[in-house]
Amino acid sequence: MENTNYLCGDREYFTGIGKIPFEGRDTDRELAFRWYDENRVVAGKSLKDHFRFAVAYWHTLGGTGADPFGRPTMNFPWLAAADPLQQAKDKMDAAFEFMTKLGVPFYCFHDYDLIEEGADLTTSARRLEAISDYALEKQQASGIKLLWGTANLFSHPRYMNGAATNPDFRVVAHAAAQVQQAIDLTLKLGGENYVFWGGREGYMSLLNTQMKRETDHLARFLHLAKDYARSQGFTGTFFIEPKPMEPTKHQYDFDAATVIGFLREHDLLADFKLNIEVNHATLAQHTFQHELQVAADAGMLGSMDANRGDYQNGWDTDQFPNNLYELTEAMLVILQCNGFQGGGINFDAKLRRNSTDLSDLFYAHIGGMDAFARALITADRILSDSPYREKLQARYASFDTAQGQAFESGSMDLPTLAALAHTFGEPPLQSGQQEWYENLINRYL
Ligand code: XLS
Ligand code: NI
Ligand code: NI
Repeated sequence: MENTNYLCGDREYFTGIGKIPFEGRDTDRELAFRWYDENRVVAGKSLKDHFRFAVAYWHTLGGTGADPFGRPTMNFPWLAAADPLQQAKDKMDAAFEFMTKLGVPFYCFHDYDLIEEGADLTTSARRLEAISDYALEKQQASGIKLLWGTANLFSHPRYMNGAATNPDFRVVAHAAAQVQQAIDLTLKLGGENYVFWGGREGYMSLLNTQMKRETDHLARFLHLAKDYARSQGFTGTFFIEPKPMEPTKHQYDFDAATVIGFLREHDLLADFKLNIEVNHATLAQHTFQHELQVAADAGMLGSMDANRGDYQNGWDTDQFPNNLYELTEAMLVILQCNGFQGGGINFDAKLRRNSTDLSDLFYAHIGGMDAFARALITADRILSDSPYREKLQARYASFDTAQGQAFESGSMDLPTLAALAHTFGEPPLQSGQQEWYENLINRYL
């Protein structure tokens, strides 16, 4: 084993598994990368720098397989200790052992993923102080960094009617205390970004909801959080993670377009970007590619939560990504907008309830990382070796004429445009050639 930094204390959790090597597609070794060679340079950057992969603390270390119909199925050894600080340290040892062996450069957490919330804010603050001291040591020893931090403003019963959008001002104040603390924590650990996912910022029924008031409160809250973080020297980016529903019937941060409109309306565009999640896109009746494109076109593609939904199930199943076709479509968007602004790829994905081996955690992440690597390599070849770009450009060539340009630049009025119709005559039909485009991905995979 190459790196033993994670062996803090004397316990190894993932016994029999060493550092995951890159071996190429023909290897027989089960636990190896077939595509993700972190040093491979594609489109001018190493795969490591393109993706900036992160492990999601809540699923990977805390996802025990419990669902509304059944108890946990995964008895993770790092969750066994009864004392909260001991349990948090064990969990963190396991996290850094896992991430070091896997070779991911980042992680992400909610405040109370790190350590169990206390009975009051003071107890929680004390606990977070202790575990973040420990996190700092682990980060320094391993070189693993924090991609983003956030506060869990949805699990505790106090948030059942929302956090920043709660009709009770006292709950809004509690959410503020938690966010202030989570910002401090993110700063302390050198976190590069800070995320807001408004899990319960929405409504269950409009009959008991003053929607305008609630969304104004949300904007006010985001301003306060941003102003505080900036006053403390935070220079990173704030991300909003759109999701249309679940746990609420309707979430205000519905999709990328809605969030961009909201940020513009409330003068938050300068500090916020988007964190696009695959399964949230499909819940909003969009494709992942669509959400990425909307964010990229607005110059606001900040980061990504990687997972996938299930074609038959209508909820956020958070499965690990494995669909090469869809990921290649996504990578075409990402390469063409020159990557993420500040963020990376966080595996907001969990094992299935009946995947109960510790090695399943490795298979899941290796599979996801390999799928992204293969998709990026494919997308790069489509962009650099195929006629894709030229063909797409040619589809709009009529706007590159003097008249087309006059229209695009705003120097043509409606009567002039309408008059052109008479000179042009009936336009001939131009095929969109969708099937040709669709075949490209399989051709280059
Ligand atoms: C839930 C969200 C959540 C955020 C972080 O659906 O994806 O996990 O990423 O609060
Ligand atoms: Ni997410
Ligand atoms: Ni999600």
